[in-house]
Amino acid sequence: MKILVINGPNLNMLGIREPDIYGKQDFDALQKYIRECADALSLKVTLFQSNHEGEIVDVIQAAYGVYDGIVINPAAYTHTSVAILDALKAVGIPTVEVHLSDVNSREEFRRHSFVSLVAKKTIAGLGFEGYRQALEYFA
Ligand code: CA2
Repeated sequence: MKILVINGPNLNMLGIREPDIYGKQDFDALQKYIRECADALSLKVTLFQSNHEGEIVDVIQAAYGVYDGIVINPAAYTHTSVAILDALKAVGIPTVEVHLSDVNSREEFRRHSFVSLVAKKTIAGLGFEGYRQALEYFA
């Protein structure tokens, strides 16, 4: 089973600031963790990160007919992007949404997610473990 893991804007800065919210580990550690989890679950993963909404839309479109599932942390685009929602609807690939932090216990604007409208499941507030649970959903 082939899974595309997408991380959105600023997640490449993990570990640099706000460790109380996002943890102390950096983005390389997250990518290593995801690969190890995927191996343990016998899933084939492709990892993609972008700070650009259009690039994320492009990679979702290109996933059509190629991937069996998408794990996405859209980061700030979670709360703003109808374009990413529409791309996920267009390809119809089962999607699990992940957030490192508990978005529901932070600022009001983080409580709304466009991606949740299409996601099979949303996992928030579990740090790196959320990605493992998302992969486990597909396994
Ligand atoms: O909790 C999450 O995973 C978020 O998707 C992270 C986004 C935020 O906009 C969402 O509301 C929740 C932000 C990622 C930015 O990551 C940073 C990394 C280092 C320093 C500051 C921010």
